[in-house]
Amino acid sequence: MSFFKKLKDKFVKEQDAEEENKDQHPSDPAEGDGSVSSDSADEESSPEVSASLPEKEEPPLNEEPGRRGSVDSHATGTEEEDREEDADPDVPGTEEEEGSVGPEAGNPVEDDEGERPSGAVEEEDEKETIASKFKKGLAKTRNSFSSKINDLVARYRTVDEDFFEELEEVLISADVGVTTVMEMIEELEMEVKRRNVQDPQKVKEIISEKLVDIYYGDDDAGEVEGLTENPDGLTVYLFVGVNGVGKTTTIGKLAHRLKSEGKKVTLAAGDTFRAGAIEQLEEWGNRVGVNVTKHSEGSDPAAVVYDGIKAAESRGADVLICDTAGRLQNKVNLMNELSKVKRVIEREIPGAPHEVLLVLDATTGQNAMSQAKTFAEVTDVSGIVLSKLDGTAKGGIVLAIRNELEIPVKLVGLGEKVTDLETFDAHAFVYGLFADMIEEYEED
Ligand SMILES: Nc1nc2c(ncn2[C@@H]2O[C@H](COP(=O)(O)OP(=O)(O)OP(=O)(O)O)[C@@H](O)[C@H]2O)c(=O)[nH]1
Ligand SMILES: [Mg+2]
Repeated sequence: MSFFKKLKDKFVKEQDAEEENKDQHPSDPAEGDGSVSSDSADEESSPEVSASLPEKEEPPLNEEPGRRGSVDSHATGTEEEDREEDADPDVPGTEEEEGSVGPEAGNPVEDDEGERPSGAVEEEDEKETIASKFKKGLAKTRNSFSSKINDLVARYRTVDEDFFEELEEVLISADVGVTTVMEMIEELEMEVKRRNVQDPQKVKEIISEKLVDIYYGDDDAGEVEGLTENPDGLTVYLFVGVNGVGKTTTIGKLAHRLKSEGKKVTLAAGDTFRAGAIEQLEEWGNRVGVNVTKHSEGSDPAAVVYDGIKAAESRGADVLICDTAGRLQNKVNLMNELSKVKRVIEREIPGAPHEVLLVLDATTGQNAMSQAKTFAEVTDVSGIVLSKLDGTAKGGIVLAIRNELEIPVKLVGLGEKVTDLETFDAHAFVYGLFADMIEEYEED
């Protein structure tokens, strides 16, 4: 079967079904209620949460006040120095500082369902298919990439060396990365010869197929790689990355997603460095309806994470997500601090952290590659979160990361809404890039 046909069958039909469903059930009140009432044990916090969420449309992430938030003045210099000595939180002298957002604040040992319900406003978005999310999120890249490909194909009658040279430029301009492009062009040339393709129009399909192959490389299983979970208890995810890439935002989105899958989630405010960072995470906790363990600004992140683990365990949480301060790759101290956080997690829960997720901002292009290389040297990055893919016309960076660094892209940020986080799926990605061509595709 042709590759475009395969993608059309998989993704276009899915979207048609979605549309049909929407027409038939413009708004399904039963489903909307579900998420709220399931947590109704905590009714008193419900009005507060829904008050912060508009009825119809959710606020864009860039409105989150925490980031701009006020400088927190309760940093306690001496205490944090004590902890700096040894994050050995076996001596939990930190406990009294532990703060907790949510209904159980002040009583972290309580084991009831302390989660806040998250607003039903996002229900509609959750019904959106993966295909339509990738299509929307990749609009910028698609517009630039497919118009260049179409232009190229229109100008050539046969597939020759010049054609490949120009194609090489198109791919490089989409940030696919020189090494990956070379590899890809070589494979394309072979494939075109093997199938004896003369018509440049037909090459479009082979390009799309090769993009998926290049992503998976030798790993020809071609399966979507989700986040690793701990089958025997608390799952811990550690987020790392440079300033402003989208760590905290992604944590909020992920917490929302895991919670809507029925998991009990808690967060640890491990960014004690940037002013306003703790409040930003707390706000996400409120918005999504999960607990946040925090200490004061300037305290030792390893101690926060330690307390986060203890709080998560005592609450019977399924997942703990740890935020950390954005750090420059060359700041030795910050990098050491990160190792310390990781050591504490490893010591407390064998096999944890189950993912060390490096967040990269897709709009920074090749700079993201160098960040990935440096982080991978100091900590075992298990997966990449590529944020702001919606904000760039150069989404090809996904392929370069996976192909050149051999680190899987596990999640992608496709927009500013809390629901705009998706597990990376190379087929859906390619569909997002070639959506127009795939939708119009008719087999001859
Ligand atoms: N368009 C778009 N914006 C995003 C996405 N992810 C994050 N952002 C925006 O990126 C900005 C920075 O996000 P943060 O989550 O604060 O980044 P951070 O890595 O935690 O930053 P530091 O705490 O300063 O290190 C915010 O304005 C977010 O709204 C995305 O997928 N798409
Ligand atoms: Mg942050």
